[in-house]
Amino acid sequence: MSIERTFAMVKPDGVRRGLVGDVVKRLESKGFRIVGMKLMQISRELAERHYGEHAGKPFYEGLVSFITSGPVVAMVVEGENAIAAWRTMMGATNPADAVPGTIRAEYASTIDENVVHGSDAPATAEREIGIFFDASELLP
Ligand code: FUP
Repeated sequence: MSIERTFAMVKPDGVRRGLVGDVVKRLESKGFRIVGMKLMQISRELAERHYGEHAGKPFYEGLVSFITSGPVVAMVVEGENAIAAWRTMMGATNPADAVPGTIRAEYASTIDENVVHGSDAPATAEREIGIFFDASELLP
């Protein structure tokens, strides 16, 4: 048993399209516990911290402008192998490669607007949770 916490987000396209409920339902149905959750507007500064590893890449400016284009739903999700399990539920970054049944396979058609985000490793999860949430905003 490895109980982990991961950072999960419904991106602006997902919020605009009314997909928050479906994403939350999938997480809850799977047995994960949502220990932090907020609807928020990401500032340019926060976007640059979150996506710092991509700075300088050709898609970086578009990525920052997209993620700040409207509210997102930021979540901390807890459960057995939550980091890898949430990545599996999301599907591949490029929706064209996403396994049928995953969120990106069902709802996304382009890599730049792919509905959801999830941390890719334990160190990333810790960093991203810290960027988006104060410890006081999370359930024990
Ligand atoms: P993921 O962890 O699946 O969100 O993917 P990455 O961290 O590799 O990429 C972060 C975001 O950058 C993706 F969700 C979409 C965007 N991106 C592009 O727009 N074009 C690319 O070629 C790669 C990533």
